[in-house]
Amino acid sequence: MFDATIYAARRAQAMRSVGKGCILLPGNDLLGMNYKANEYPFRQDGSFSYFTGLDTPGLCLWLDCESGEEVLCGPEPDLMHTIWSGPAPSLGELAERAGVARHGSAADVEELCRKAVGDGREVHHLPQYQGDGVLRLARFLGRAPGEIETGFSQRLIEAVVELRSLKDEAEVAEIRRAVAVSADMYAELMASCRPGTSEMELYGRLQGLILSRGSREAFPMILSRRGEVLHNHTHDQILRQGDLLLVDSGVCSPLGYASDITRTLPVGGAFTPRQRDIYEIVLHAQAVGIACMAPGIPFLDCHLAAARVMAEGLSALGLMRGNPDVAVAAGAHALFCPHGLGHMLGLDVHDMESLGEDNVGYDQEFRRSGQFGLSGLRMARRLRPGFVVTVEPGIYFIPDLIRLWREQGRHEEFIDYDALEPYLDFGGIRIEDDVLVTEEGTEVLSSAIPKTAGELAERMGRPA
Ligand SMILES: [Mn+2]
Repeated sequence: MFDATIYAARRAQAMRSVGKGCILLPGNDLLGMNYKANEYPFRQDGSFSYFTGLDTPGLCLWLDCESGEEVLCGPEPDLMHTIWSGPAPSLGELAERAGVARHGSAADVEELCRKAVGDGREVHHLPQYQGDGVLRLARFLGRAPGEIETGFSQRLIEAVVELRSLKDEAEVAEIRRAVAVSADMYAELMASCRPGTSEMELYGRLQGLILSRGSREAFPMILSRRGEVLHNHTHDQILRQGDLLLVDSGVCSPLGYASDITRTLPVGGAFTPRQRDIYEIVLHAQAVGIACMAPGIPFLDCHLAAARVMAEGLSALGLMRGNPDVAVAAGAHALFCPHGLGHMLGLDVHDMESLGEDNVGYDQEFRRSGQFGLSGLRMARRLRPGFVVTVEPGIYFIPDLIRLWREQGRHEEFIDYDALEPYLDFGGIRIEDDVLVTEEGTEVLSSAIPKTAGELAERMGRPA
C-alpha cells in the first residue's frame, strides 16, 4: 500500500469535487465459480483500490462530502475465517491502514444510507459491473436493482476520472514494475518460441513465469498464431515454421497497476518477406503515433496519423490505393485495423472502462465517431502530463470481413480486393507499448522489450 495519507488526500479531493451529498463506494466481493465457496481469484475494484489501497473482499466505503465523515464497512473476520482461511486483520486495522477514521458493519452502512436518503440527500455511486455490486447497493439504498444500474452519478464519475487519469510518480513506478515483469515474460517467450511448440505449452510457461515473479495477469493473455482474431483466447494450436505468433499480455504490479504489451513474433526467428513488409508498416505506424503524442495533442490525431502511415504502407504494397488521407477519412483502412490506437492504462488494463469509455476517453470537445473502426477508438481527448496510454496499431487480414466488404463493393476506390486474395491466410500483426505523457513529451515505459525485426531475430536465435 501507499501511505495512508495518499488515500486520505484522494478521498478528500473526490469529496470536494462532488461537493454535496454522500459517496457510497463498494469494493468487490468474492464470486463463486460453480458453488459459493469455490471462488474465482479475487480482484479488487479499481476505484476502491485507488481510494483505500485495501485488497480485502466485501468492503464498502462511505464518504460524507459535507461533513467529511468517512466510514469503512464490511464483515469482521471471525473464528471460522481464521480456521479455514487463516487469521486476517480486523476491520479496525484495515480502516487504520487506509486512514479511515470510523468502521462499522454492513448494517451500519445500510443505516447511514437510510438516514441520508430520508434527509433527501443524494447518495452518489459509480456504475456497477458485477451483479453482486448491484444487489448490495440496491439493498443499502432501498432501490430496485434496475434503478442502481441506471442511477449512477455522472458527477462522481467525472471526479474519479479526473483523479485516476493523472498518474503520479508512485503510480508510474508501479506501472514500471508491471512492465519489468512483462519484459522478463517476453524475453522468456522469445527464447522458447520455436516451430513444433504448442501454444498451450508457451502459455503455461509464461503463466509460470508471471506467478514465479509474485505477479498475476491483468487480463487473460492472448497468445495465438491466429492474430487476426483480435481477442483470441484459445491456445490449441501447434506453432509452425513461418507462422506469426501474436502475444498480447499484461501483468499486475504489487499494488494492482497493469502493464499491457503486444509483440508479434516470427516463429522460426525470421519474418518472410511478405510478413516483414506488413510488420515494418505497423512498427512505423506505432513510431509515428508515439511521436505525435505530447501534452495538449488530441490522441485522436495520433490515431489518425498512425492510420495514415498504415494506408500509405498498404498502398505502397498495392493492397490499398488512392489518396491515403482521403482513404483514412473515409475509414477504408479500418478493413485492416478495425480498432483504435490505444487506451488509458492504470489500475485497470482499460483504465476506468467500467465508468464508461466515453467518460474516460472523450469530453465536451470530442464525441465518438460512428464510423466503423474509428467508433472503436477508446481514447480521443487531449493528452495531459501524467496520462499513461497504450499505443497499439495493428494490421489484420480478417477473411470474413474482407469477403463481406468485397461483396458489398465497400471502399473499392481505396482497396484492391484482387491483390488481397493471397493475404487471406496471413493472420495479423499488432505491436503495443505503454507510453507516459510527460511535461516535455512522452516516455515509452516498455521500450526495453525488443520489437525491431533485427532484435527479434537475435533474441529468437536466428540472425536477420
Ligand atoms: Mn491494450
